[in-house]
Amino acid sequence: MRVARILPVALVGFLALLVVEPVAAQVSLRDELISDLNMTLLYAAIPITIIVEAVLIYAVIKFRNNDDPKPTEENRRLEITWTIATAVVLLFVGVASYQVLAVEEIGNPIADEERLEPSVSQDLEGAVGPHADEEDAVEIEIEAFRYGWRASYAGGDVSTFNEIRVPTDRPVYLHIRSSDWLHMLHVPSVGIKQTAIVGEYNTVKTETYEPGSHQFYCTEYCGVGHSQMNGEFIIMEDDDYDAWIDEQLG
Ligand SMILES: [Cu+2]
Repeated sequence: MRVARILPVALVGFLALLVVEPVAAQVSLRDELISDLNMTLLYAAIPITIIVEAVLIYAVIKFRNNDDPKPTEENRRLEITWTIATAVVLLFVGVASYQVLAVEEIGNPIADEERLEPSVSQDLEGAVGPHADEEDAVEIEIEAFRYGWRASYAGGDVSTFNEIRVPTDRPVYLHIRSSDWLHMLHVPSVGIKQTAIVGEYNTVKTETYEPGSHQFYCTEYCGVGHSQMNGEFIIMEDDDYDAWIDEQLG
């Protein structure tokens, strides 16, 4: 019986520790949403793990000298309990995940009448422009090829290779495509991962908070040069970004 009394106390103590744990500064809205979901699911997973392990250890110790074990043949109450408990857990995971997936900064933005024409160089499907009220939005076209990345800014007048520059605190739309093969843009610390497809655009939206430099990679094996298909994702202070674009335009 002592185990049953200690367990809830240990559980509460552990959860309190988690709450006190300071959360690191978030780099972007995507990063924030994904990290928060991860923590939410952890809050559900930890008590379940502790309860299951506690029951297991309890049973192993309590019945260790049982030479004549008898299985439970039918216990309706037990079956109903674990079915409902499982349903509740899955529902919680589903609802929590959907709330994040439904945000357009995580899923792809959906084209509708309220949006501006996307500024892209090719007449292909899939690109989604900013909302009409997002006047300060930045659109960047990203082309993946064997083996590198070309980013085009300001309607194509400025471009960078293996380097993507974005401003802080503004909606950023990345229109991603490939010119030859399947590739995938992955910026782990900013929370961006999207496939680059031939003949179609994939638009991802993000908003960043902290200036800094982050590594990005191709995470779709695409050939002998795949491992060199990486670059730098540079988050610049809003004003510095505008100054940089002006400078490039000459
Ligand atoms: Cu690649």
